[in-house]
Amino acid sequence: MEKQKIPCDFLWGGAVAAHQLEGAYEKGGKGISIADVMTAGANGKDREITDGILPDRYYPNHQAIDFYTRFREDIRLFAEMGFRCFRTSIAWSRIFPNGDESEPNEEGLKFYDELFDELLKYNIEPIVTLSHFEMPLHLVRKYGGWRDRRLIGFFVTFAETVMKRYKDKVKYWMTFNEINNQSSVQNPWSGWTNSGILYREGEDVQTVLQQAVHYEMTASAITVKTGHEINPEFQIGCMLAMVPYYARTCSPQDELAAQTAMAHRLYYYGDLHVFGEYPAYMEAFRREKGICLDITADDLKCLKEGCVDYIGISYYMSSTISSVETEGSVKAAEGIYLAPNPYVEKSDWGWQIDPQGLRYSLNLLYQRYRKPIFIVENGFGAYDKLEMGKVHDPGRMEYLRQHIIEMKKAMFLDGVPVMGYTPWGCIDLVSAGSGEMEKRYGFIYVDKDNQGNGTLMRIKKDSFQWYKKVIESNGEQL
Ligand code: BGP
Repeated sequence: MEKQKIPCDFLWGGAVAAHQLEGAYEKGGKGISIADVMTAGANGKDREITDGILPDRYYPNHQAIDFYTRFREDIRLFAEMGFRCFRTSIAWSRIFPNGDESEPNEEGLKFYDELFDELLKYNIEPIVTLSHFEMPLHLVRKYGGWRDRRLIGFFVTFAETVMKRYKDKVKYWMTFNEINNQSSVQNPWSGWTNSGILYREGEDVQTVLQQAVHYEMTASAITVKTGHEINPEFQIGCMLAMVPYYARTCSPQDELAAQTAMAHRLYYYGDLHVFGEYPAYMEAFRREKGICLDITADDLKCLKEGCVDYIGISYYMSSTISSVETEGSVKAAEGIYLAPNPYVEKSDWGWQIDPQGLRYSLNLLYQRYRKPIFIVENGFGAYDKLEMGKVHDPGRMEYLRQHIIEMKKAMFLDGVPVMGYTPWGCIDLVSAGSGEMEKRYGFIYVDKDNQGNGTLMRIKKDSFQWYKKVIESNGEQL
């Protein structure tokens, strides 16, 4: 039998998001976004969300790694690695600075024209996320973010504008980055980044969350439908944070708790995107809790008409669920505790390293949805040392190697169609979670520290040559 191979059109590349690398937060007519009012946190210390930009705080996204002016130099390096695609996002507030204007900002549109042209010059396919944790702050101040139905219209206008503008340059789109992240309601950060929402004292968090999700899902579905009308060749996907929840023990209680966590934190979002309808378990949950939402018959029709073409996922780690409190566990909901997994190691940020979890995840998703899967984020955030102009990063290479091996098993042994693989933060950038620069993911080192000092010089790490070989050999040489 002939040896199985990765298809030759497999999309190897790298992934970033506008707010984490562009900088230039006020240039080119850009408006302030929700990422621009987040200070730098630290490993184990949350970022602060301030009321506007305060003079005595440090906001790492304001300059980030200045990709806005250096993108040509960076894309040349991506091309040198052999990237076939590059995933980034369009900063909504560059196109509609406040989010509710009727006319877009031409300077913002021009920037992405130049960026995509530069990628295409090297035959690098742009992969675009429409909303990646960076909505215009004005939409939060005036409308309360995705609490408000009017956001659907603003988002669709934004999406339609850019899809029309770049219809011959961009084929692959995703609507909302890690839309299910906000299900971790115990972390206030996730409501903010996904939906521009900070929960108010005394309000029912589940009602607010689910209303926002409904508006976002409706906006996503309208975008999918509109996008296909603009260009029938478009491939438009969702993007899920794929964290599989294992039961901590085989007790029926733990198994049920893990199943519930999967439903509420992942499948709820996937089911809406892929099947275009509300799953029974979510309707039952709402009934039981007495949650009433603003959902119209027209919304339900839109959901059904805008099912996604593929499933984009981020995969960094697995998680473990216990139905009872155990040593080191954290309560996530009634009867649901996130517990440490004794069988896997952790990164310096406490993220569980579990390559087999990627194969497991790909199988779960494909068995349920029968849609192609695009791994649009995977990576190892680590401290790197620049010594004598070199960065040796064997840990990163090993992490990626093990994950690619498991991806191949999912493809070859389990028959899962995987469209591509874009490791996260292919160039060092600002961490979304902690705002640090020193939580590094890149193949390219950027000389900048957590306080914002540094020359911004780019230096190839050891992993740069390694990944170049991976792509060159189409995943044979790991
Ligand atoms: C995902 C986000 C990214 C990215 C990544 C790594 O949640 O989509 O924006 O940042 O995780 O997380 P962090 O930056 O917190 O290490």
